[in-house]
Amino acid sequence: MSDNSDCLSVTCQASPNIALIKYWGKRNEELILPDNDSLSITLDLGELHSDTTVSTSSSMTCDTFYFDGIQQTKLSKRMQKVLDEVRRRAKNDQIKFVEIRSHNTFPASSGLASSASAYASLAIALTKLFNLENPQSTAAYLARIGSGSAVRSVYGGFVRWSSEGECLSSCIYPVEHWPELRLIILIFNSSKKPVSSTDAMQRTRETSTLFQARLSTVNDKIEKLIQAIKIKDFNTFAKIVMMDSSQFHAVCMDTYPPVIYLNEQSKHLIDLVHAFNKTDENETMKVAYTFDAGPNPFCFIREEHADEFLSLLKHFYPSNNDNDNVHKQVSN
Ligand code: 2P0
Repeated sequence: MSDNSDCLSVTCQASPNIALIKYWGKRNEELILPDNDSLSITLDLGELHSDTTVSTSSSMTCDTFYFDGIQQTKLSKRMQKVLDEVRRRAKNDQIKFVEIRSHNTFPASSGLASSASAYASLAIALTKLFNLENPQSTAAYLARIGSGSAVRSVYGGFVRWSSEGECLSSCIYPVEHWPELRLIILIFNSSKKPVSSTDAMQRTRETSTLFQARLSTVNDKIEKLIQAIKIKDFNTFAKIVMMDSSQFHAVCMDTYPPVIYLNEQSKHLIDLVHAFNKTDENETMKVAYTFDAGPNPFCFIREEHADEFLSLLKHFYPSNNDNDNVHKQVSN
């Protein structure tokens, strides 16, 4: 924290997360209370993160937001909601206004959603700046009311977001727990998604009959996945992660009008992964895909198979040169 005259300032970082069991549906839009638990891994990508600096001083006359150094005309409703909650919780009622400066060190075309890491870094920074009580759970709460999946980026490693009680998140295992796990991100299309996740999940709730069936399966999958992570059972991990991704996209397809995030290349990659897994004489899984609300695959792979799989990807997707693909390890 820096203190220049009466100006206080804090900078914090947070990283994006990738859902292994997806969050899809809110039972309360205002507080962002999810319909189901979800489980994710927060990426440990070194230089790739969101940085947010928050400042306050008695001379400020309004809340301001700078993104990449450029002042935005106004704060989004969600950002305003986060600040209002901070003012409500802060003991010091002298706190009037806040300046937010946010920057992502990863490009929008990287396939990584930035809202989770952006809101998580904002929430952690605000909690520190105003010395709020119960800092971890407060930061998680503030991140969640900014963007649901941001609650998971408040922690590193494997993180569960509960849909019950306080609906906060907790770290199940630190990222160092499974050092052989690697991640390959392929960029098939980096343009903006046709329907935002916020709107699409609302539409799913209103129209999909498969949605309730999905909800009844999620907790069992999460318990099994946590056990697989615990004992580093990649076979079980891979099967659960791929099946949850497909179920999530099936529910999107069952939404009316349908929400279609996958494209032809996504489908090709799905077939490729299953063919690649079959090449192992013991039929042990080598790689698993998962797709968020977009066509770009996140492939989890055991370290020993990463080079072989990358060669295959370069063969099938030659237009995705090294700069387009992000190949990073989840941990080291
Ligand atoms: C997830 N997604 O679990 C799922 C999988 C997209 C597909 O969380 O409305 O941007 O801000 O709570 O967090 C995207 O939803 O939506 C998301 P809001 P958010 O990662």
